[in-house]
Amino acid sequence: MSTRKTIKGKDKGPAKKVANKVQAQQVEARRNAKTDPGNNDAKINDLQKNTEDSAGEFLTTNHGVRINDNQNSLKAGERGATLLEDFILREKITHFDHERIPERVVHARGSAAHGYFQVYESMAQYTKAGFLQDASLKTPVFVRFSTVAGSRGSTDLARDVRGFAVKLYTQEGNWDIVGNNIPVFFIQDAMKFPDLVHAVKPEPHNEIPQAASAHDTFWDFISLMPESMHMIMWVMSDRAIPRSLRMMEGFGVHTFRFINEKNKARFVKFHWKPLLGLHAVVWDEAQKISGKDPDFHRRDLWEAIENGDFPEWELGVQIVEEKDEQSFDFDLLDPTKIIPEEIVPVRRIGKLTLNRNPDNFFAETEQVAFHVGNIVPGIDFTNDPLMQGRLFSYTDTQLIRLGGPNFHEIPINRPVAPVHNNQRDGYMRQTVNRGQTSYEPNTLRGGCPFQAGVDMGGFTSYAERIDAQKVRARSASFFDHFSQATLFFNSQSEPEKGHIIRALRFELGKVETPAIRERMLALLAQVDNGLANSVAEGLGLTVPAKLDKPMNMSVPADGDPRKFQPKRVSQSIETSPALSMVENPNFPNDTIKTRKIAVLLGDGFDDAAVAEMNKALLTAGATPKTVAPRLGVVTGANGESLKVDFSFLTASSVLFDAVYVPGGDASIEALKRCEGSNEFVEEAFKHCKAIAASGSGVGFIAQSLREKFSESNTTGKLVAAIAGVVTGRGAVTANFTAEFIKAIAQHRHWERENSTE
Ligand code: HDE
Repeated sequence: MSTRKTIKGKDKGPAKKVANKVQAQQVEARRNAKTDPGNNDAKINDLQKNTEDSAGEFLTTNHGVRINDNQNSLKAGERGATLLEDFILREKITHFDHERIPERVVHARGSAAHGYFQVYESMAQYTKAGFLQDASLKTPVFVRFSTVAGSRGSTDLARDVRGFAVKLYTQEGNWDIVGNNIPVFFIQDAMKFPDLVHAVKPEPHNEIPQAASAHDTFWDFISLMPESMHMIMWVMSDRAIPRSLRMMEGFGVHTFRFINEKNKARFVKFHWKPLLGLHAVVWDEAQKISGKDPDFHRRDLWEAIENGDFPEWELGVQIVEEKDEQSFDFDLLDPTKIIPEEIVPVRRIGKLTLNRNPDNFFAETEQVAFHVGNIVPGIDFTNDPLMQGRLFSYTDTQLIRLGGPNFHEIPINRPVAPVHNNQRDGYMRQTVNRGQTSYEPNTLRGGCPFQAGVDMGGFTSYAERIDAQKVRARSASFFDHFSQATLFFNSQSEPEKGHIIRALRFELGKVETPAIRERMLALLAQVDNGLANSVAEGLGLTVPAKLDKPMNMSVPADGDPRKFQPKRVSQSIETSPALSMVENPNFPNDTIKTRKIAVLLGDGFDDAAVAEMNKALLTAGATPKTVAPRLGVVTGANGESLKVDFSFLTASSVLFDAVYVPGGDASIEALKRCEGSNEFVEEAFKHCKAIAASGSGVGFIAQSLREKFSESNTTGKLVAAIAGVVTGRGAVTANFTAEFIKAIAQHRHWERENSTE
């Protein structure tokens, strides 16, 4: 019998006991609050087996010995040397010394959350995947968003592709959709991936720049890779600087297969459509956020989930019959191409909801191991040569990153489906496999574990017919490198085109080698002449008149460059509105849910106006936050007290979606005296955000905006002549708040953009 005194025993002081109880209750409450009652608990319960929160417990060594003094090491005398014998110190420091694992070679910076997926109706006609059959089934998921180029500690706001990796813990095993927020990729063949990544990462001689593609090696490589031009259009667009991880699309990128019960296969592309709409920040803002709050996206995701604003996406599929494989202007296996939604519509088949933050960043977000090769019966691969390379890479990288072959046993990675096989041993093995046999076939264990027939859920690969020669080659059907780049550019609204041009001016402006800039201009001219000319103008160059013939590009040593030249294929559509963020018919800009609105005020603010505005914003699902000259509490003219969320030192307009300045003469005077308050409004204006002012607040924004806004023009009017600026001299009415809400829902008022150049 154990002689150890329990925590409930007499060895605990009453104060400590209460503290521990409260702590335990808090932990429990937090866990309950974060869990949607309707959630499928299978994975949560599974993780519980390894979850520890120390509530009410003694401090111990890793071997369970209670620690009496966690302040001092064991010494030969008070002022003497530390003794080697101090096993408690040795253990503590040794563990600390080994706390780090290698960061991911790409996608190192990431944020993740738990949730669930639910299909709307059975997809049995297309796939036998169990979790896509039953609309009542909630499949647990873990989703990790990431940037690609930066290190673990880099800014969230880098101009970069975002990873969008979803692990579905289905009852038939884990299925990972390891996608991005951009539906195409830079390269067509896995062979070029290490080159691409070496080119974009900080340059090897001086490790500069961090989390940025604006440097010579990246553009040197790109300028020799015409196949990257479609992707370049996307990464130079606003898609690469999302407002929130909750407001971006996701794509499986490659063409996959759905297989149904009758073994009939169809091609399928996967999409994630965010229900909060599709929004970005502007580049100037992104750069400022990188300084003010480099965790902006991570914080935004975390806070939304803690607040119960669970982010949602619908899973969309584009399904193509096998007989139609050759009926497109491009090759379905080419990962630098999309299937325009106008040609094959996206059918929304289910919903993903993220409703629980991880308990521990390292254990979950860092240790999660995705793999394109994790599929379940009903899903299969295609021969996309980029995907084929990925099928090798993901397990391989986990072996080094997570330190051995047993990373599938780490709690966040293990499936909820049972695991039985004859794989054994290796570093950090957790499973205690019983029995004499670890081979198959066997008789000693009655043949267990058994293979499963197809009717018992056994996985079989799709029997694709292949009749081929072994070649190291690329299909000529992959050679149209520019048509879809042009389609993308042509589908953008004017402001979006302007952003692409400015992004390219910025990026190429940071390139130091003139020949790289010139090669890039030649490539851009293949996409659109106007685009190339505008970029050239910003660089003080002209587009080279004569293009290299054949074009400068990488070819095999014995290849004839003329045979590798890009070829344009005539396109069946000229524009695709679904490619624009502004004109996208899928996202009508009709909600301000979870948007953060700064309310600028000081003592003496107009109580009624603020109450009315806050009520309207909260009802619409937005979050108003008070920003005042100092922290603490502000008191309105009629005595209403409000907690100050931020001072002008701790907040900046780039961290908000819109700004409201209520009246109240004393409040406005306090704002005027406060450094940073005018800049707040000015910057919100520059970034084309919605601004509202009521009462004497109108005068304040007139002062902030100087010549851009004339107060006299707006007197008596509800809405000023300037897009997205809502002003009213009188009391705040329902009409006034409605106008402001409409202006916020618009997200950005690009009409204003040129006036800020
Ligand atoms: Fe990845 N990629 N990738 N990738 N990728 C990794 O795996 C790789 C590609 C993507 O949140 C690595 O666990 C190769 C395309 C995401 O943990 C590594 C090729 C797409 C994530 C790897 C590609 C992606 C990764 C690094 C070309 C979009 C983060 C760490 C053949 C469809 C997953 C890791 C997470 C991570 C290899 C191309 C998406 C090295 C070889 C295309 C979202 O295995």
